[in-house]
Amino acid sequence: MAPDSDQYRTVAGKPITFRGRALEVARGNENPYHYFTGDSISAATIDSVVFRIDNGPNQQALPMDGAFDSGREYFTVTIPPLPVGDYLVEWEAWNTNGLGSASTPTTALSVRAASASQGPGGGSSPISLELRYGPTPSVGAVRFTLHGRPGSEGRGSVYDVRGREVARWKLRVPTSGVEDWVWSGRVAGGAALPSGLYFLSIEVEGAALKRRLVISH
Ligand SMILES: [Ca+2]
Repeated sequence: MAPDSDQYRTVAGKPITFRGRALEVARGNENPYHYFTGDSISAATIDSVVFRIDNGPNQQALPMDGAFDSGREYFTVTIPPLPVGDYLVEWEAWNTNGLGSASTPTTALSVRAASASQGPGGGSSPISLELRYGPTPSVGAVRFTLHGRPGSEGRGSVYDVRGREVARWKLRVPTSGVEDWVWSGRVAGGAALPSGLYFLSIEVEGAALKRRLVISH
């Protein structure tokens, strides 16, 4: 199997889309009653394509045509924006015959600050956003203080390492220029989130902040 590229460069704040192709790994015919010379055809199809980022948990890529049901499949996956940094994405395909891909190709993912990508004269003037938050690591609750233009609106989210959104806020900076809130570290249903790394995303009128936070019980 192969991702379309072993290098992927993007800027912070943009969702990341990978594409690639997976081929069935054939296994010899093991049926002793139906054996022909050179018979190594298996009827296996691609079952799943998984990937992981920086040794994180496995995540599933999606078949481009809607179903993993043949020996050759094109896959795609879109993950939420990641904070600035360098990441290693490892890929693996699985067959219905239980065989994994013979190799695990990788994609080197580089996420740079959005301002670095703007050409001469490009980009609108950035909105000044400043975020303080803590504690991190936190046993649960985290306090946020956002400084921005009074009246500006946006949203904030927390994602886990699988890319699932575990918290979301609507933000509106009051006339004081300071929005202040506390997150319980719990999902909407009330359960405490497991210890681990979480990604914080704040977007207010086109300006985006990406931060990491750690919950440690
Ligand atoms: Ca298919």
